[in-house]
Amino acid sequence: MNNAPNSAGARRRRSLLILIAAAALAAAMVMSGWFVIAHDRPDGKGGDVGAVPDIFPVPQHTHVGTGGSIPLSGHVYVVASEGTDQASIDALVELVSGAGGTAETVTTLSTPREGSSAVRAGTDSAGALRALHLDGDPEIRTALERPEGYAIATGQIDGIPTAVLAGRDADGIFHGVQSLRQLLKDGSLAAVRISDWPLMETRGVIEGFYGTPWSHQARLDVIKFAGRQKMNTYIYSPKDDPLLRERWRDLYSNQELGELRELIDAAAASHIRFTYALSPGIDVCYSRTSDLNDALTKLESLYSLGVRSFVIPLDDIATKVQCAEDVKEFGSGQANLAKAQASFINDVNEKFIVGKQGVQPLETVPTFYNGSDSTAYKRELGKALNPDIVVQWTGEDVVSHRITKESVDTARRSYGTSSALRTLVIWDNYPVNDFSQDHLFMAPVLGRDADLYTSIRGIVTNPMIEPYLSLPAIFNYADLSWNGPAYDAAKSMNAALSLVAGPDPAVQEGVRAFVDLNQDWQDDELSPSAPELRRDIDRFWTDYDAGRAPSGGLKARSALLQRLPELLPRMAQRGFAQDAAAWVAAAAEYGRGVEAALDMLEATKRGDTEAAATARKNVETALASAEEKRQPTLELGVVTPVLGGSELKSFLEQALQRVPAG
Ligand code: LTM
Repeated sequence: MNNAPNSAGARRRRSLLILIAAAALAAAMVMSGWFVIAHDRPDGKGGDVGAVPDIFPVPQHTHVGTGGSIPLSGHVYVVASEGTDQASIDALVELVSGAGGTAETVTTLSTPREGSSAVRAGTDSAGALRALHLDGDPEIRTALERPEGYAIATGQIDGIPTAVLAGRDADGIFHGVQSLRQLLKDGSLAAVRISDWPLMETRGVIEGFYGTPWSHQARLDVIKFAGRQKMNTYIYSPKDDPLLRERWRDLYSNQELGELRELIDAAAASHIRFTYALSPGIDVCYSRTSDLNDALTKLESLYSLGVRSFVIPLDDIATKVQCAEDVKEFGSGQANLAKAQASFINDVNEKFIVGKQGVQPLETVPTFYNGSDSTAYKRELGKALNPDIVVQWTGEDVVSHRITKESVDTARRSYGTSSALRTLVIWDNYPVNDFSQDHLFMAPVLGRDADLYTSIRGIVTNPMIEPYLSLPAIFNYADLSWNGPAYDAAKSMNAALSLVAGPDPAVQEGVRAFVDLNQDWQDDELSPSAPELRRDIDRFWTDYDAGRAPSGGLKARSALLQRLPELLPRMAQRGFAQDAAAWVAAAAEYGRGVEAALDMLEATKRGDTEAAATARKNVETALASAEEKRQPTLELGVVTPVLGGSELKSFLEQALQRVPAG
């Protein structure tokens, strides 16, 4: 993100006055339960400001609707013509019952019952929009021309309060339902006019890390979560699933096929493309016909299960061709590896993808998948690989702290040709923690240019080994990829944490403290690790060194950390606490340690050496306990969970140093 600071002092003072006025207005709105929103349009023109609940991802255009809100707490017609997406109808019925109402699903509605409301959903909403005098609305028209677009408008139709959800396609309707859910407050839908569509075509999650693959249940839960945030892609590519890599030629057993089918069906119900990634690179011989046939047979078995989207990843393999036939056919060296790979992938494309109805363009992950510079490998791949094939790319680095449009554009040339730029999907290695399995990466997603959507097909996030702890970042990526220009990392993270925490304020406070502890972008310029904790620690030492009574912030935080094992299991998102257990246990021990350290420092100041010595022991015990190995990993055995940049550990060590032992 470009956060260039203001340079002129006058501009800063003016901004401050505006901020104070805005804060007063915002406070009034927040107290009444509504938020003031101003949506920037991608063209920078901005939309209306008004009393509409925040929606994530931020829609392209939001306006306050004319007429009142739409009550859903009584009898509600859910009007959906034949063929309307069943998952969307089910979600609307659930929305009505969640609002306390009774849904009656009908395919047409001409004489509604007095006192009822209606939600009309469909791809054939011209009549309903006309009834609201909105059929000529240019924003709505645009939304209904864009893939996955939708529009929501409220008003009176046939004498009853009605919300119209018009979709360009079934995906659009489903996305619109997700917005409707967020418009519900106290049993009614806010009066709105929304026109919305995604700016990126591919928005999703790639389960692409090393380490223990996610459980079946976790996959189902992540897919559902991603769908509710309007993502559309889940790529099945765990490095440690042997049937994807080491044993890529083997076909699945019936039981495995059953589980895969369940995932594929769940993805379809959430309007997510289940994408299968076959990684033959470990021992493939690119020119061997039997290897190509084995790959085709495997892909065919997935196609018959319902998969319509495929990737051939060739990352993290030998950087030269491996078998004598390939050396003979292509020669050795990196450029020749590119030739060999392009030939194999082109064959998969021609013999499998082309000619199959409804299959997405084939994607690959090159062996050299980062950096935008033109190398012999990239040039050769660019020339030889069929231009329809999409390349997944991780940015300038494997784990890229920043991704700019400029470097995407350079990479597109390097993996393509000057006349045919390569279509890229960013494989974003955040918040993945397979290279640092004792850490969690819970900072909001930062450092991606807002206008990436103008140059790339999409972004998929490679998450942590811990699925439920990855949900806040997945939420951020959903927002960023749907509407980059409106993406506000702090606001998006705040909304994500409220969602996963649920409504209990104590639980929310605990979740925010835990996430703060584990904010670590490993790049302080973008975001310092554990910022709230650091602030409390810095304030404490400033007060302490000045001989003032400490402000109490650090003490309160230490008490909160000790309550985490009780608070986090009460979260709405149940899996979070389980995934976090090792880090939570360590945090609670550090919390005890901080409390004891504060006692120790205070006792020392007042000259109570006995109390100081007792407290010192407590600090040492807590520190030892916090450092216990608690987190099992696939390759490294059980490891000690590390919290952020080890701020708590450093604080305790500093406190111990300041107080002479014995
Ligand atoms: O990033 C890519 C394309 N491949 C691997 C991932 O599987 C792995 O999760 C990340 C992070 O360690 N690095 C890689 O090189």
